[in-house]
Amino acid sequence: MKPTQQKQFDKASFQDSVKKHLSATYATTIETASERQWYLAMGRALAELTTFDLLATEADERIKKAKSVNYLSLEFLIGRLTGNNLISMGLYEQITEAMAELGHNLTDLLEEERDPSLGNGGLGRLAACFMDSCAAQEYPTVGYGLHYEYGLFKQSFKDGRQQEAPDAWSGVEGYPWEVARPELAQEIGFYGHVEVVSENGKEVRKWVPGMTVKAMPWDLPIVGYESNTVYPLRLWECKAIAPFSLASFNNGDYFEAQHALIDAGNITKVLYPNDNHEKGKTLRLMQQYFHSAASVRDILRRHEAAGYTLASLPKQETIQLNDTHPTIAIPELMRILMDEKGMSWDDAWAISSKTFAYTNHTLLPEALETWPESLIQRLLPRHMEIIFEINHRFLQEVRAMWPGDGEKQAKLSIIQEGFHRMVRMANLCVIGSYAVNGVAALHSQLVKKDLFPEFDAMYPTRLHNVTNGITPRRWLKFCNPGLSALITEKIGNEWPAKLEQLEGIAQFADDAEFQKEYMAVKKQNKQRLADWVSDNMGIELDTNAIFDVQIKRLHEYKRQHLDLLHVLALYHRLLKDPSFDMVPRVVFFAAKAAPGYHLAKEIIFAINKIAEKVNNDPRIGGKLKVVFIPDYRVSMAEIIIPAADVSQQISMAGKEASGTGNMKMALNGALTIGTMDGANVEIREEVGDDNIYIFGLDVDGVKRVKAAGYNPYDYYNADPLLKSSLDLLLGDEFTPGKPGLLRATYDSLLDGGDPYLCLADFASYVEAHEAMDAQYRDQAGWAKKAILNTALVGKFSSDRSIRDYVNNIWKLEAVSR
Ligand code: 26Q
Repeated sequence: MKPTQQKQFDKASFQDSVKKHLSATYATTIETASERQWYLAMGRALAELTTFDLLATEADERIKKAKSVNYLSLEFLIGRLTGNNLISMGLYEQITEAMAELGHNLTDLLEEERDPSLGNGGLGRLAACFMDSCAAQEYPTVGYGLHYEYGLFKQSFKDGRQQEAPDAWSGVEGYPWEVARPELAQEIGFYGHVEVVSENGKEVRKWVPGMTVKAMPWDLPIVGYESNTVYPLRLWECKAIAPFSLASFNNGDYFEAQHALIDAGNITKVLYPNDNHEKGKTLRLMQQYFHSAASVRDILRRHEAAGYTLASLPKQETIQLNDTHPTIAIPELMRILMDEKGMSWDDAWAISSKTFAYTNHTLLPEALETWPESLIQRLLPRHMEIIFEINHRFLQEVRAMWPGDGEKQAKLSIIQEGFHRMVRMANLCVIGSYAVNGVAALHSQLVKKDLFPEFDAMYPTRLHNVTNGITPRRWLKFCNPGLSALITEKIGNEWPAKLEQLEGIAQFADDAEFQKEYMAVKKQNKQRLADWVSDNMGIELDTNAIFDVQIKRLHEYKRQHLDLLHVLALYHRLLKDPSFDMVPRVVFFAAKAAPGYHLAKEIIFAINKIAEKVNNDPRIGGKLKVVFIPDYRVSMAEIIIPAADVSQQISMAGKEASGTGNMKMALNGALTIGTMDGANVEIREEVGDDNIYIFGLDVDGVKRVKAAGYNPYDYYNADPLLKSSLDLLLGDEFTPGKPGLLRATYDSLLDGGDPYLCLADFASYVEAHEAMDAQYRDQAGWAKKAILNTALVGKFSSDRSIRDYVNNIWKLEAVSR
């Protein structure tokens, strides 16, 4: 649908629908309904409109016939849907008016929505942006995820330390945007044993599960921007089935199943809060299989219902695996094709190996998934057999390629030998997929050269790059209405669907009038954030200060502690010389730490303690403030990102696969201070060297320094500013009367060996900050750079990422409605 074809909208019947839901769904009245109930009723009324289009899209014969992508992800960090869907539906103004007539302010109502935090960070948010871009461009898509009862924990601080609380995101009333699809429920087995039966004179292996649960799908509508297309994000919820079939259990299984019964109701209870770190827990593997099995069956159900043969599966469907988390879908499809559909190994493999594609999101060794063979054997005995067979056949290829090279076999084998044999999910993914991609140019190079060089040699066309992107609808049009209006005034209103058009504002980068307007919008956005901080944290901020922002999961490789060292350096300089000349700065942090990641939590504690002291220290004349915003989430990002002057992207080179916050902040006119890592490299290429602040060691530099035997003390002893800054952590400056409380951070950087080279990059980092400080004093020059950032990052629209997937990997066509 073209923008000119506005959706038919009948205000009066919409208002009736809201009122109907108030009474019929929420048992309240216009007179007594709370603000929350008004939001819920409005949400239900809107969801009805999208459900209509969801079902119509599903029933569309052209879509049934077209090739679809199935995006399998354990995480979809969608954020609030109401505001965004209103933008996509083109109804923002109409609903504002309709609700105003009912006596309610839309902006306030939108604040009543809880974030569905069904993801940890980048990988989950990427999946959400991709769904938005698939729908906007009408590439047939189904998203498959899990309906966690509890999303990512809520974070608060108690005496500076992170506290976690459960996040019951859908509330007691249920989430207004979701619709149950009981007719599409599936049964999923676990445990049990494998039997050999004879069928038509053939020996067939059959898995007899020891326990069965039900997978109930909930659909969330993903509304295409300015189109009638609505695709489902299908989230599976685990329900126990009663009575459990105990008859078929043998003794061992019976015991197993007793134990499993307890787990059954728990499978989709809670999202695992680890980001870039795998923890081999049984329940996590159960989640993964539950998700994969339900999704694969749903895909096959659709495929067969459309009248296609199994052999044509790769022509009709592609299955994109969001990291290795849904890897078990590969042996699951093999099992169904062979054991349930009676295919030979070769026929099944011919289908399966042309259906799956895999995206790698990390090179961190601790994040590469491995599972004990014994666990898979117990939980999924037939899948373990299939994995062995895949491996057996694959190792024959390895031996053909490198005869007599045992080392190669050991390295490439799906099975990692040792006291406990482990299954390497990434190897299984590369072997079982027709395409594998990294998420930024540098990352994909490293995937080829460092992670999978032998796979690249064996399968020279398999490895790709698809640089990540972000949806411009949520991350500019919705979250930054001021800047959006300004852009539209200059270049028209097509940019949200064609972000490369932003280049059209580059010609105004030197225009003094435009610079003023652009900076006035930035100021308003900074005020909005300052108001939030004042209301929620009681800290008063000066919007003339540089708003310097690092927002992302807390991880050593992301180096929040390097940012903190810079804060300490500024503080030290101000204490030593109160007239020290610096543009006032507010250093923002927002980050959740995995609950089991001790050092990450210590770093949070250190930042909070330092903030407490710095913010209240009369000696520094208000020139420096530190604000750690609690409970970072999508809706918080929507407030922080438009207000950022400086975007911190300071991971040790080679460690951040891409980053996507870097793209969001550049689009909203923040200047990046960053290392040559992930997508920073490509942002620099786009905006030009003058409009970004690159510092520190690059990938080769890191290798060199490490190879030479890195000793952080060399830097500590040689750099007085570094030494003074670090030493501030040792005394009781920030923890009065209790020296040493911040030792953990200090120790990790010195005796702990500083594994991410913070000290090596410190001097260069400080220098880059000084250059930014100098530039900020020239507001016109700063404005020009900020405008050019907005203008030149059109490449990072997730629409472009999706087109790359479509053209190079998925090979499918848009179907417009
Ligand atoms: C694995 C096993 C068991 C439990 C948890 C996990 C797990 C969960 C989440 C492992 C990794 C993740 C998340 C990884 C992630 O978010 N990676 C980020 O992906 C972004 C999108 O591609 C990139 O921009 C980031 O650079 C990358 O860190």
